[in-house]
Amino acid sequence: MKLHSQRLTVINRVFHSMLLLAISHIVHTSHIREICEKRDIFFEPFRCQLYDLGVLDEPITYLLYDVNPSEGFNLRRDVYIRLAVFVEYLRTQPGYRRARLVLPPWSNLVHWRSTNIDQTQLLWSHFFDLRSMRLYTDVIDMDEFFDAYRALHGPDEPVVLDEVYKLKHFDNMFENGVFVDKFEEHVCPKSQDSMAGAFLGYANLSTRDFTCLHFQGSAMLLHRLLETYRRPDTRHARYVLILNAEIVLHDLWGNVDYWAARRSMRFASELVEVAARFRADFLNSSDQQDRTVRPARWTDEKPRRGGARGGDYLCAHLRRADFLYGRDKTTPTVQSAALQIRAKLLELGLKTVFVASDCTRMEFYNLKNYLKRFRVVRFVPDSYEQRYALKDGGIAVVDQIICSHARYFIGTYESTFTYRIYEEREILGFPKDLTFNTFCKSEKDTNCEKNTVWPIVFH
Ligand SMILES: Nc1nc2c(ncn2[C@@H]2O[C@H](COP(=O)(O)OP(=O)(O)OP(=O)(O)O)[C@@H](O)[C@H]2O)c(=O)[nH]1
Ligand SMILES: [Mg+2]
Repeated sequence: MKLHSQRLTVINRVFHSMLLLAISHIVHTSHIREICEKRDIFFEPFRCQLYDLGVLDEPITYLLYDVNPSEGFNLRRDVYIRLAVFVEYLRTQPGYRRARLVLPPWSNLVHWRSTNIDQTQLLWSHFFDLRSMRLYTDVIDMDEFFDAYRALHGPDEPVVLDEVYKLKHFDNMFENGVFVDKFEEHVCPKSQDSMAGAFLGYANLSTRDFTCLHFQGSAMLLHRLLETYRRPDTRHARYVLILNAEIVLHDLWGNVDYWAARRSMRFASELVEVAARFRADFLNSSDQQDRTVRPARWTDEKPRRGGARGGDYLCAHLRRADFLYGRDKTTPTVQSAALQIRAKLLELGLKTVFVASDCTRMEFYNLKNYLKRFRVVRFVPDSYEQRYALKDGGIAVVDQIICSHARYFIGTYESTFTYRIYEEREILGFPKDLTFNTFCKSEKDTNCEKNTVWPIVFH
């Protein structure tokens, strides 16, 4: 009897050790290869159970893209959504069920004016929480792409893409007055030394094929494009790069797919923490107090219009720089912006305004002078080290996070930066009238044209 129970204990222990070993193996390897191979179905049944064998016979389509260098950070975020929604659709289509979107690094954007810090080829993980984004669709950063490429082709192989498509608008978008989705090859201009390309800023990236296309239509048209140029001999992987992806339109802007992809774009935790510390130290604001606590995963979010209260401050996004030239008819002077802020602070009984702006120090000084009876606060990194770590793009994100937690928000007409704050506040659950506000050119013109209201929608 005793011997029997001892034997049982031993069997039990062995079983548990094996189980632990199997689990640790899964945990240990899951970050290395995210795509299951056929043999993994046997060795890693837990992780690979969702794949049917047919899917594993399909090549992995790596879809890379880039955007016209002059486009700013916040339009690029919008281009990402178009492509993420597309890839999520593509993954339901035979032959593409292992498609992955490769995120183009951020390099020296025109608005990033700090010349004393390195801002080349920043990964998306610097700004965003990629684990959260992957809950929407299969996206990878550029370093992960290089790792995946080397894993398949060997560590010393140069990276050669299969196809690159450079998109361009049609000269005449409306044929007989109608806009139809279409693409058409054209001869590449001589000036484009296309095949040599330092694509995405990487000198070691080349391509087998380079095609110039006139393109008009939504992201779904890319499916037809991929089908048109598909080679029957593709085996394990297909590498496709779309240049000037900003030409690709949304299928449906502001629908549930848009918002799911948008909600998945949570900011990197480091940036959220910097913003949280600033809110606590200078604005007496915290998520608990402001009723802006969110579920750990965006997939658990529910509609909560009116649930958010925000901190005891108003946020003004005051876009300056190029807006003073290109959009001078709608962009207020500093004095007029100050008067509009002042009126709102008095109306709401608030004493503090947080200013997010790409203004000069002089402009900020002037703004403060016009608002002498109020606290005017702005986020400035507390050291060179912090500025270096955050970089210009990270500072702008911190500004956006702080604005999205304010009691009341007022933004700049037709600024994508402002629109992204509206969206963040929609996700947090603010009443519409505390979010969708726009500066007028003049404080006297209260009836000026306002930004469009795009309310959040859920499944
Ligand atoms: N730190 C900070 N930077 C800002 C602010 N407003 C604009 N910027 C910078 O200027 C860039 C603005 O470019 P976009 O992101 O394209 O947005 P936009 O120029 O307002 O909008 P569109 O030109 O219509 O696309 C941002 O990405 C920031 O780098 C701000 O309030 N704070
Ligand atoms: Mg811009």
